[in-house]
Amino acid sequence: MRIEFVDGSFVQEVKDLPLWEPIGEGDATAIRNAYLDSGVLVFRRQALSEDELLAFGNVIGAPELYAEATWRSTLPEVNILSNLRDQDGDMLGGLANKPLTWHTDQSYYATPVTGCFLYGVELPSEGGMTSWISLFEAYENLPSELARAVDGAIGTFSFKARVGGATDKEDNHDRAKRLAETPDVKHPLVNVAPGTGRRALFIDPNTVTGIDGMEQDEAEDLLDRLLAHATKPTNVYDHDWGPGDLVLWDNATVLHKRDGFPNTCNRMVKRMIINLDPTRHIIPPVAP
Ligand SMILES: O=C(O)CCC(=O)C(=O)O
Repeated sequence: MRIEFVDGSFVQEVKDLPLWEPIGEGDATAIRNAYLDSGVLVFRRQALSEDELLAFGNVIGAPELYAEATWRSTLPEVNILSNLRDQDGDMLGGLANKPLTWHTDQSYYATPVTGCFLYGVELPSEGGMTSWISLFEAYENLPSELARAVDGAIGTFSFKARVGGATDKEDNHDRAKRLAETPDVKHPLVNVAPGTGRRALFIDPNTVTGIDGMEQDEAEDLLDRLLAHATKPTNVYDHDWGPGDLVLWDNATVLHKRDGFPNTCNRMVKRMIINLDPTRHIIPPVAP
């Protein structure tokens, strides 16, 4: 097994490791360390059953059930993201073919499940690219004026703002129930990694609705400037999907987005969310 940075980016690729075989403790430790450092790991050209996806999830942490029960596959820990429909015309999974702007998953929960991977099964010939940026690097390269403004800041993270308050049948979401169960929550906009002390920005456009002690205009201006800084094109890793690619990321230390794709193309990726070790990974804390 080799682990190498991809094209000078913050992302590392794990090479020559068939994930369908048991992973030795030495390799597992190296993978966990690279994951902690980079926040995104790529494994290309795998051929994995759902049992093997689950076994890999267990190497990384503790796989968790996702809230959208209608997205579940044969194994409940595996979710389907797809625009495909079954023989009754019902969506096979979630998110259809729509574009998704920069976001991080679950930031609207008090205790987000931060580990996540996607496994590519069928990919469209155009669109559907997924991209990531590092929130460690975004913090470390902040101009001092922005660092001063964000250090100690507390943001309000709102599921209602994230989903626009709508119930969206097309998208196969059970939104009304989730809206009722998910009140706004506050998290620091900068988190500190246990063990290393490394700091990561924690921003989530469309979900952070305000900053404690700041006028709305001032907060929106700061959030816009933080996002523009974090997502500069030179900071972005674009994953050009191939079938069998698995991309693992840490939602506390990266943002991601997805391009839309034509509905005349088929796309199916499988997804798993994973509880990470809180003694090593940032689990965004609830702010008072
Ligand atoms: O389908 C993708 O490539 C990305 C999906 C996504 O953004 C998510 O699961 O949060």
